[in-house]
Amino acid sequence: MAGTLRVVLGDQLSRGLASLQDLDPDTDTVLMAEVTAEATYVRHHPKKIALIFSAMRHFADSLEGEGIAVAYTKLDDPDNAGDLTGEVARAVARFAPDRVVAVSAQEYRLAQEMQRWRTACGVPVELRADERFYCSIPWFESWAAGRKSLRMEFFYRKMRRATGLLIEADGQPTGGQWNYDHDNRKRAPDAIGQPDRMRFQQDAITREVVELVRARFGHHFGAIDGFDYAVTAQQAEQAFEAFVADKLPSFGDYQDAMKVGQPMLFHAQIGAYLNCGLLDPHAVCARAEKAYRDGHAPLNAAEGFIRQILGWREFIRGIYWLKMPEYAEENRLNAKRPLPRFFWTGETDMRCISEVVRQTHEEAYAHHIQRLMVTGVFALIAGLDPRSVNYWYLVVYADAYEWVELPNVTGMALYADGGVLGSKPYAASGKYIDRMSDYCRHCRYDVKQQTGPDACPFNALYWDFIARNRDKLEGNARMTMPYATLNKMKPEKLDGLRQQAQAFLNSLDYAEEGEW
Ligand code: FAD
Ligand code: DLZ
Ligand code: SF4
Repeated sequence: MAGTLRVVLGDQLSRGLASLQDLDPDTDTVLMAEVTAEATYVRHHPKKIALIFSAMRHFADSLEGEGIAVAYTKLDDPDNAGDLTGEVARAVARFAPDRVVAVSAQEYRLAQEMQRWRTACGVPVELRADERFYCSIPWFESWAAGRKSLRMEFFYRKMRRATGLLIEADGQPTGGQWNYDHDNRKRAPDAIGQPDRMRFQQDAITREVVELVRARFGHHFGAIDGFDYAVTAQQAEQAFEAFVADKLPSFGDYQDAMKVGQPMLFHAQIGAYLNCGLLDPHAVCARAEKAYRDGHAPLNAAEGFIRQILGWREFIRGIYWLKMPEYAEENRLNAKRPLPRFFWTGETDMRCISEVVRQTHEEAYAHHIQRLMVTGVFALIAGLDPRSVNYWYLVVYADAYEWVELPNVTGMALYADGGVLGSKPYAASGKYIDRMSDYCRHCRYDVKQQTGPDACPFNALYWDFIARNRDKLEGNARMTMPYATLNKMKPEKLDGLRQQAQAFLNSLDYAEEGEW
């Protein structure tokens, strides 16, 4: 074959991908490969693997429907090389292309491996930038250069101006403010029901994939039963439209709320689709703005939603590429404790945690506040080792890829980067969870008690965290309040709290490394 071999990875399922834009159907072949190395570099939730494999197979079918030649390697193909480099080398030997073209991977690990394709293949390899984001890596680097601190809010304003999203003709933000977060902290009323998300029946391709995943990866954390995700761009768009119709209007108000038995409330559940390419962030943000301009959604909802994607998602990716590979080793609070086993089993009397772990096991999903303020806060105040915590988050969510998972965990949840991403740790006692959820009402612990057998463990752990990190955090202007309270606390009271925290931590069962 004289032509180009175009490699498409499992999270690059976008027809407009940079490596497909100049494709010549008369000469070129697209390579896609299901490989053990990608399915097991961490033991991903089975629903994530099923999503990727089924979406890959549907994407390959739709390219073939356009008359494009696709070389597709299934996981159980006897000649499967087992990793992407091996599959590219095998395809080069088979098709003898003039060159290989691909979009560089979003994960550092695989991006490094792709650099080695040049030597592994013996033909020129062109690696292109991923254009599916609003902000290029060089643009982020130049924005970050010379700044003393990197704050999402300033980055976000710059992005709003650059894109014109929710910007008026006079250049001012729509409604006069950049951010309506103060309207977005309502507790969900008892009677509120969550509209369901759109669920999709498995077709023959998905059924085959689900059985493959059950057989090969059924031992990973997470349920494969009930797989009902969108697996094509068209389905993902339907799911997103259903969110816009039913949930976007309340997205802002209840963004931080949590309720027993209601895993998504008014969240979009689109992270997995955005991250594997089935949804386009530009289209999603434009649609949210339109919903506001058409009078369907209030401004606090549309702005809050757009900020998550245009602001947080882009900022997080920028930080990842700015700080890798050192970022993966960060542990500024010197946290060393292994992961308690209940992160995997959900077996704990702490209702907030058991609820989030159970739902994560079933759905491969938890919304942002559950990730940040339940499992995240627990990991922070209990001093869990960032490597183990990162591993857990990378395993359990269908939208987890290191480029977005790592800064959220190391930076936002654990403050293990010492403040690169956030200005202060999100440490909290049980009071926050009680304010934003109904979990405490269904818990055997009493959120109002600080010590004693019924006291909510978050309370003592919180003060233990504040006390043990005094040297690192007391100078932080945003931590003035807790240290003022700590400094006024009677030594006997602090001792009691710290002993309570230690006794609780000593009572836990911890997972062995490599066990999960
Ligand atoms: P919605 O609340 O409906 O928000 C819409 C979209 O905004 C999301 O789909 C996502 O693309 C984007 N978004 C919102 N917050 C963030 C954020 N902090 N960082 C990046 N994008 C954001 N997101 C991932 O995509 N993959 C991860 O592995 C991941 N790990 C996380 C780990 C921790 C500890 C925390 C605190 C957050 C993590 N997030 C991650 C961010 C966020 O929690 C998820 O994007 C969100 O819960 C996905 O659900 P949703 O689609 O219903 O989001
Ligand atoms: C997540 C994933 C999985 C489970 N399997 C594959 C695969 O078999 N083949 C593939 O090309 N990609 C897969 N992916 C997505 C990659 O892991 C992803 O491209 C990298 O993590 C970079 O973001
Ligand atoms: Fe969680 Fe404490 Fe509330 Fe129980 S009382 S749900 S442990 S915050």
